[in-house]
Amino acid sequence: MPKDVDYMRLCLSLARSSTPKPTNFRVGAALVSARTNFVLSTGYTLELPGNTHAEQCCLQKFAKSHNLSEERVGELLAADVDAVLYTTMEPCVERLSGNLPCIERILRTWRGGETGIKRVYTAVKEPDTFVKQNSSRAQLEAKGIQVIYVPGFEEEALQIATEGHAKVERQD
Ligand code: HJL
Ligand code: ZN
Repeated sequence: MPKDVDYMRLCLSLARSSTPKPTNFRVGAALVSARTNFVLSTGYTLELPGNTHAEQCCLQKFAKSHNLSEERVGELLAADVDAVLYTTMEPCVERLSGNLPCIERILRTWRGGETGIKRVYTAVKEPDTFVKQNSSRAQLEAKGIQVIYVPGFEEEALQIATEGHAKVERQD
């Protein structure tokens, strides 16, 4: 049976497929049914045309495969699916481009526990490079969506995410 670390490894390999860009992070995401262990959808940063995030691509691909708009993804995630989202970096709360943040995309799948993404597993917090103090964990948990850090992948997730960024000398 696949474990959290297996899904996180899948997400890391998805993140590696993303073209490095100095203006965002390279992230990979997978939507999984925790009941069946079936991977419902995957995504990575810039996979879909435009300035797209991993979590956004994952949800949009899933919606499209069911001929639904992304706003209606929650309808496909009934409580017994036990839908969980794995993502190498915590979901964004603010987008400099003005696009809809991924936290909103996750929250709109959730209707009081009847449908939607129940837990978010992530490897690393978002660095303060673009947006200061990402608060997605607190915001998701306030709405009843658990956020779980899968330990042991922080360094690798960050290294993949920041590929293509100007390297800053470490101070330590
Ligand atoms: C996550 C992604 C991705 C980011 N975060 N979780 N998944 N690219 O696929 C977060 C970062 C935003 C910047 C730039 N990145 O993406 O904060 O241009 O990429 O709207 O805020 O904003 P835009
Ligand atoms: Zn995002």
